[in-house]
Amino acid sequence: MTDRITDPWGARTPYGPPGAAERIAASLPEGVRALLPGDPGRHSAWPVRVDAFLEEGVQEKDVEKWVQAASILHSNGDAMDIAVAGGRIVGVRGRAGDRVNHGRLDPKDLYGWQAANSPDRLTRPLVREGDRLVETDWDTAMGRIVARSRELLDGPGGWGHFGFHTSGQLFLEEYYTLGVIGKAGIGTPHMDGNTRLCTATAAAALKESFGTDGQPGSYTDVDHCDAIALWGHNVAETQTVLWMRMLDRRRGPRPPAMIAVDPRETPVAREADVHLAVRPGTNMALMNALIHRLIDKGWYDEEYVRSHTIGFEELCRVVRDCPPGWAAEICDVPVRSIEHAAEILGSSRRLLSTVLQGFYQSNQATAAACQVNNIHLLRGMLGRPGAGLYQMNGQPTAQNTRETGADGDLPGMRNWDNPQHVRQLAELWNVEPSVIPHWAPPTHAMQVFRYAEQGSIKLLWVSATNPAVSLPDLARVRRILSKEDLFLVVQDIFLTETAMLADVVLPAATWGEKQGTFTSVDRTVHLADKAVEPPGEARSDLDIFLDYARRMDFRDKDGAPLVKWHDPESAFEAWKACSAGRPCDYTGITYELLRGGSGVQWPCTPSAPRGTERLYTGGRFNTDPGYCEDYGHDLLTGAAYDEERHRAMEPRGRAFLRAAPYQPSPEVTSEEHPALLTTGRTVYHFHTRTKTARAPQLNDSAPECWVEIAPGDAAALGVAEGDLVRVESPRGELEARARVSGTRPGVVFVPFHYGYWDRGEPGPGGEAPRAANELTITGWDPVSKQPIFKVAAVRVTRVSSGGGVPSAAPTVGVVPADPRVPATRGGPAAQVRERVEEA
Ligand SMILES: Nc1nc2c(c(=O)[nH]1)N[C@H]1C(S)=C(S)[C@@H](COP(=O)(O)OP(=O)(O)OC[C@H]3O[C@@H](n4cnc5c(=O)[nH]c(N)nc54)[C@H](O)[C@@H]3O)O[C@H]1N2
Ligand SMILES: Nc1nc2c(c(=O)[nH]1)N[C@H]1C(S)=C(S)[C@@H](COP(=O)(O)OP(=O)(O)OC[C@H]3O[C@@H](n4cnc5c(=O)[nH]c(N)nc54)[C@H](O)[C@@H]3O)O[C@H]1N2
Ligand SMILES: [Mo]
Repeated sequence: MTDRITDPWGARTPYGPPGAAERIAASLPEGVRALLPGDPGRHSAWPVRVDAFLEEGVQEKDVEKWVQAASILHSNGDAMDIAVAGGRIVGVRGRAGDRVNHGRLDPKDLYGWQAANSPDRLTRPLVREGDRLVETDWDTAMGRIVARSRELLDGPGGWGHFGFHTSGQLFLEEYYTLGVIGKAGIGTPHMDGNTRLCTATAAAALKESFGTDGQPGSYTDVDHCDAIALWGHNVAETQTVLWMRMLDRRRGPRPPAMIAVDPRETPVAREADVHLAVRPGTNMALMNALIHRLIDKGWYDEEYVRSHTIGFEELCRVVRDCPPGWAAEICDVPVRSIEHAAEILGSSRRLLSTVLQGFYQSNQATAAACQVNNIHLLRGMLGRPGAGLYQMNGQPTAQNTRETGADGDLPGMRNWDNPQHVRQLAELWNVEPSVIPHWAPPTHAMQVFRYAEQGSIKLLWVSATNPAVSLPDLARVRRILSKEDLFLVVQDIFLTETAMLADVVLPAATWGEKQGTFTSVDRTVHLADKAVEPPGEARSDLDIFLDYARRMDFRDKDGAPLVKWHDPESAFEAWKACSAGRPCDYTGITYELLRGGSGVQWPCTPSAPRGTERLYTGGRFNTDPGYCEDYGHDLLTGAAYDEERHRAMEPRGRAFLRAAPYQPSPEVTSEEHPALLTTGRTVYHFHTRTKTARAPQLNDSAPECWVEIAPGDAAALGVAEGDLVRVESPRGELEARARVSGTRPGVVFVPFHYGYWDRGEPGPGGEAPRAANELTITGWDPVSKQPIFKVAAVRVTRVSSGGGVPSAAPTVGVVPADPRVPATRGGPAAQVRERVEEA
């Protein structure tokens, strides 16, 4: 038994890299590998450890059934079984046979499910009557949405008045249905999701370099690699099971070297051999210096570069004047550390990189993420065991939002600017091509909110996301969502800050109460089955979307219903047809196959019936003009390239080395706002805490917001651990207690998890606000359009003494400078059973 609050990663099970025979087998093409007995290439030496947690008083013998699922509290795809007794969820257990987690679960997986049983769940639809939301029935609620939709669609401006803001937390089947409704039913390009805040840059960087979205790597790359570089990714707190795998390698024979790039002393930074604590917003300077060094020292694979890439000369030109000494000054890190990192990158034989929000939500997001791709291209570190690249996802199902087109992209990684791709969809859906919006790029989320602000979007449908806490510059967002002329529909499982502003609130069923599939970072598709009934009248998101399509009576061009499916499995089958022949080809996957013990990686086709472990194994990329998802952009300005320019480059399956010079962030410090604010996560909470604040073990570990501040800065401001401080930016302010810690000098960190719901009122009440996004800027990356959540200029002042009582900030992430601060403990209620299986 382990207290997984005190120790989020549990017991170590050290292991070494597989032997040469297994590595060779793993590098064989899928077709050949499938012929080998037992497929040694698929073998992973990572030991099985099954983690299980049951509600107090429930024993394993009391569990009536175990229902298969996977985690939806991060993108790792931890496979698990849901324990059911008396018609309720009573616990969870990791799935030993799954390729992703080998039985392990993370703290949110273990305790987070309790939120579904909360008495706060929405059980009936709500509609606005004046300044109140009142309970009603489904006919009334849907009736209001349909009446407003019809009025807008049939009036002047039609589809232009519709906006959809969805999520990275629904299921593939739900997104595909929503995508078809938006594109072929209403015909609006104004559809996006919180995935814009999350992994838009992952998609953008993959498209820029390799032609389409899709992660090249596999989680088994952790088993094989000899170096791991973590680019702005606090994997220890945010993908804890992936971190367990990395830690187990680090404690075993022949451990991989490790590099961390993060302004804070995270658990990752403390473990790494080289920690580059860059000034927030300067990633691009560091990247250009690292590439300068690799080229300067000749640490790259000339043959791979010549045969498989385009753009080497331009890259050399851009980084020529970026030696490590130049970047050391901009990033404020020792030049020796940059050289050391370059040496690890340049000498490793199997390099694994992961990239996440420290890059995606920071300055020059796509440009910096592309430089990680460049390092892998320069060194030929793709498509073989251990040479892995994860342009990470954050949310559990963000990959599917992107694949199915619920983020506005065309489904199946099709190119909106390629008439052939549009025609394929028109044929599939049996509609005229002109119905499908493709005259301009899909509208990104920040622009959707801008249109609502300006009044052209008059109906905004928000599903499974809480923008009143998660978008930047919240004062503005609240103003938009409260507008008289905006009809706001919110589909959620709780009455969130956003739902409180709605005209209609639809109560949704959630994970465990509905069925569907989703895809993790390394393209592993899992099926989550329905374990229990949803509370009250709550309905699955799929049923809500299908109901809307039926009531709106969307038709194809022969007058048949546009949406021809009726449940998750038939929706999945429809999606398979849409994915055929595209990079994310699901045609070989069935619900039955997904019940076979482990998730399966796409592409999975009749010729690769067990899925595909790695992409780009032959160094051939998806860049051909007729196949690619995008013709590319200028990384500095975001200006889009057209088909003609793309064709003129003659990609012939080669990848693009995209280059850009460093440029300072849009907001830098000033006399008035002398500190840099950055924001992010703790291991114990998920986003706006609608779930984790309702799981006692998690909430008690981090019950209130805090401000991390470096010891020197704290001393200069007269701030001690636990004191109440005010943080102000040009847009807003918050108050929270100080955690004096190892963040870099001049930088303060605020977790973005804390909104207002537990105070039961929308927006700041009598007390001072505490949401990080009161402070952040309305600004985004020119290519991916992902908001910049990681850099804002602020001023910190001391409000009052904390009386010597330490802040309630957890101690596992950034370690308090004061050793007297007691460690975060879970106690008896947090005991988890870990069963390690002997190999
Ligand atoms: N516990 C937990 N796990 C989660 C989630 C959660 O809410 N809670 N959410 C999931 C989701 S949706 C996502 S997107 C992922 C996010 O996972 P991560 O990206 O790992 O999480 P963050 O804390 O947002 O940011 C990572 C790090 O970026 C650093 N950083 C800030 N500014 C900069 C910069 O300019 N440069 C660099 N190099 N680093 C910088 C921060 O100090 C922080 O430690 O986590 C997923 N997993
Ligand atoms: N300052 C700052 N801001 C950030 C970030 C940051 O690092 N710093 N990170 C950004 C990132 S990466 C992300 S992903 C976003 C996350 O931001 P949000 O998506 O706004 O956060 P969540 O709290 O996950 O909101 C999901 C909502 O869906 C509801 N929900 C859960 N399950 C279901 C379901 O099955 N059906 C329905 N209909 N609803 C459901 C939940 O109750 C919740 O209200 O925040 C972004 N904002
Ligand atoms: Mo995210």
